[in-house]
Order: sequence, then C-alpha cells, then structure tokens
Amino acid sequence: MPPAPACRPCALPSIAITRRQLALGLAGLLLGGAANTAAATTPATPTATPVAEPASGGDGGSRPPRGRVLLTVHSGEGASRREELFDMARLESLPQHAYTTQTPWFKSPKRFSGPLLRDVLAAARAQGTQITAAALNDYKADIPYDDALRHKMLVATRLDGKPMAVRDKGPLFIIYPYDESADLRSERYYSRSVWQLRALSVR
Ligand SMILES: Nc1nc2c(c(=O)[nH]1)N[C@H]1C(S)=C(S)[C@@H](COP(=O)(O)O)O[C@H]1N2
Ligand SMILES: [Mo]
Repeated sequence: MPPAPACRPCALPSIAITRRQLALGLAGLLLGGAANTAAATTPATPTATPVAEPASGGDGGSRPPRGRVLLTVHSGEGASRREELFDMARLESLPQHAYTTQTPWFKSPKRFSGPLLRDVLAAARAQGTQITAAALNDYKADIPYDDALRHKMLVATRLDGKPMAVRDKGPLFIIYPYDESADLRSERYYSRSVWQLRALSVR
C-alpha cells in the first residue's frame, strides 16, 4: 500500500541503512564539494536522517512476540480460528503513520502515531465485517470493519511522540482522524475510539 503523504516516518527508505552508510553520508554532506568521491562509492540517501524512529515498512509478519503482548487479534471460526499476538516491536514493524487532531479527551490537539488499524488487521490476516474492540477496563465497542478501510484509523502507540501509560489511556488507543470531517466528531465515532485497547475480535 502506498504510504500516506502526511506520514513522516514512512518517508524513511524501507531498505536498511547501515550506521556506516549514514556516517559516510553525513560526512559527505559536511564536506560539501569534497563529498563527490565518497558519494561515488556510497549509496548515501541525502533525505535520510538518523531520527530515533522505529524501523518501519515491514509487513508485521508473524513471529513469536518477545516483548509484553499488548494486543491480541482474534479472527476466524472453527478450524480456521486464529489468534495473533502483537508486542510493541511488531506494532512498530508495520508502516508508521502520524497525524495531529483535536479529540474529546484532551484540551489541545495531540499528535498520535502508530500503525493503521487496517495494516494491523492485514498483518493478523483477520478478515470480516465486524470488529469488537475490547479495553483493559472491559469497555467494548463494535466497529464496522469498513471503518478501518475508509478512514486512516490508528492503533496509536504514541501521543506526542511518547508511549502512553495505562493511566494516560494507553498503551494502545484507537484513533480516527476527527479533524477530517464533522461526521467523525460525533458520539458514534468517539464511542468506537477505544483507549487502553487490548484485543480485537473480527468476525
Ligand atoms: N477503554 C475505554 N475506551 C472508551 C470508553 C471507555 O469507557 N473505556 N468510552 C468510550 C466512549 S462511550 C466515548 S464517548 C469516548 C469518550 O469517553 P471518555 O470521555 O470517558 O474518555 O471514549 C470511548 N472509549
Ligand atoms: Mo460515549
């Protein structure tokens, strides 16, 4: 899927850049004109900056989570029942998206970032028409699967760049791009914005 234009971390090249390449590229930039020789031997990417963002662009492919499981995605029925576990590393291995929006929970606009809900569902190979999102506080909300396809819904892992504590409605928060339409700024979508998200059940 093509990355969203507003998505800063997605601008990172998906190929791995070694520290050496970064160092050479930066040295080349600093040396200015003299960088030509270094540039000839180094596929330096001038736009790549060594920001402290998680590597992204992967497909979040299945592997046993090594970190604490933050999200479980249940799908399928009978013999095809599946349960996919996501730790922070797996969520951050998916393409990362970010946007700033007003919300009912905070006075000022906040920047939320994390994978798109649709990418989490795809990584979990969870298909269906309805999603039930469950929270740590046992709040549950039904979300039409289509919402995830129509809107750039986030499974937000960060608020203003920082991981969210449970007491701050984290660690995972379902976010809609509320600022994009008046329709989204309604009880219908706010009630689907599950904070302290712990599980998604797709059917
Ligand atoms: N985990 C969790 N998420 C939740 C809720 C909740 O009780 N628990 N309430 C929902 C509802 S009904 C609304 S309108 C919004 C705003 O609820 P709040 O004002 O209690 O945060 O969050 C939604 N997400
Ligand atoms: Mo609500």
